[in-house]
Amino acid sequence: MCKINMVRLSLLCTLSCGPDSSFTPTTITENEIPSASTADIKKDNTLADFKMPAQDPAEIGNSNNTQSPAQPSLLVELPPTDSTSQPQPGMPLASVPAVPAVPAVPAVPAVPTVPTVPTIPQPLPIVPPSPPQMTPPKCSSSIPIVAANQSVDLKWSGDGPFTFVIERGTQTGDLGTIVDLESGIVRYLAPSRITRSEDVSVAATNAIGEKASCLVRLKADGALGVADDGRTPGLVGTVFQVPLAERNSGARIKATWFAGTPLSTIVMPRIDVPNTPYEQGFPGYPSLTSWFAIRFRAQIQIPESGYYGFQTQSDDGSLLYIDGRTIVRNDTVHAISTVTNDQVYLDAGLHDIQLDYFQGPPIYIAMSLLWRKPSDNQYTIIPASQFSRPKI
Ligand SMILES: [Ca+2]
Repeated sequence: MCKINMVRLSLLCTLSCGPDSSFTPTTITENEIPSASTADIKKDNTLADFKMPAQDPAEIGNSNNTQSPAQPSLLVELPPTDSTSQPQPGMPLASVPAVPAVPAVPAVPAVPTVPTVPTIPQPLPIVPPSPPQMTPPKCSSSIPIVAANQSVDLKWSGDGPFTFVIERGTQTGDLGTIVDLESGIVRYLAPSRITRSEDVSVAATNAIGEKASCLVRLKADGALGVADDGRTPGLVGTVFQVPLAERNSGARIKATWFAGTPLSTIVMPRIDVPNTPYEQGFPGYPSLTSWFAIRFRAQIQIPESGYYGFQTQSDDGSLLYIDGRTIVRNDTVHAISTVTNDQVYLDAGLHDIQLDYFQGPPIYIAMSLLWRKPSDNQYTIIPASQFSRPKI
């Protein structure tokens, strides 16, 4: 025994060799344990060819007798293991399985902070002031037709007062004049010379800028009837009054209406009177507004032989003759009516033409004469260039 505090090391072998092996503790003193150098442990953690040294049985007994309670043996109790897992020479030491590393929890990306949108102050709605309650102007007149130096009264409805102005027209220079007669009525006076037929607009504007226009149809000089001077080219018309006894809704044109001395003789370059308020009378003779009759006579130049169409639009009745033949019958009292004869064969050259017309009761006057030449596909007013004065 050494002087140093003897350390007794008892090794309790708990290694079992199988289910039937008995547990046999074995005490080994320190000095009996061969020094184990690192060479005894293989690098692969297997036991080296470690063998218990042979012991003297007597020494073993001494060692048991010298065991002191104050110096407890160091007992290491190994847990029973399965024989299959018992380390055998050359087997690797059971290694404690590595605790799997806890996967790192991925960092939750920071939610970007939504910047605070500043509140845009909303402008207060602009409430327009309520306009004054006014009835806007409205033209109450139909479209009158006027010749040079003629006048017509135009009327507007609505809340006045109005401001009047002549707005539109392409006449060279003078567009006419207006006179405010109050109460929404304006007198329009046509210029002394009308270079082309067109519509002129007379506008009325109220206090809040609302506007409405009346149109006036200007007829170019020579386009309407004028008193015949015996040499102006065109259709010469003789004007008569319808006898009182024959002024009824069943009236028809009679040859006797054109007998005797006419009230007037007028000449027209062409027959082109659209629907017109009766108050204006017939162009060239405005003093009669109802129950009058006019017989027009002329020569018409036919440019080429062929089938022509002729058409009348009249309010009231009309009858068309060429070379003594009745071509278009558009007779009786009626509103504006269109009648056509589309198959009239004529040789080229001059032909006698006669148009009888009558205006019965109000409300309108209309008389237009149109044709369709063989090469045309629509009807147009027969132009002044085709007419010459009638044979005596
Ligand atoms: Ca009529």
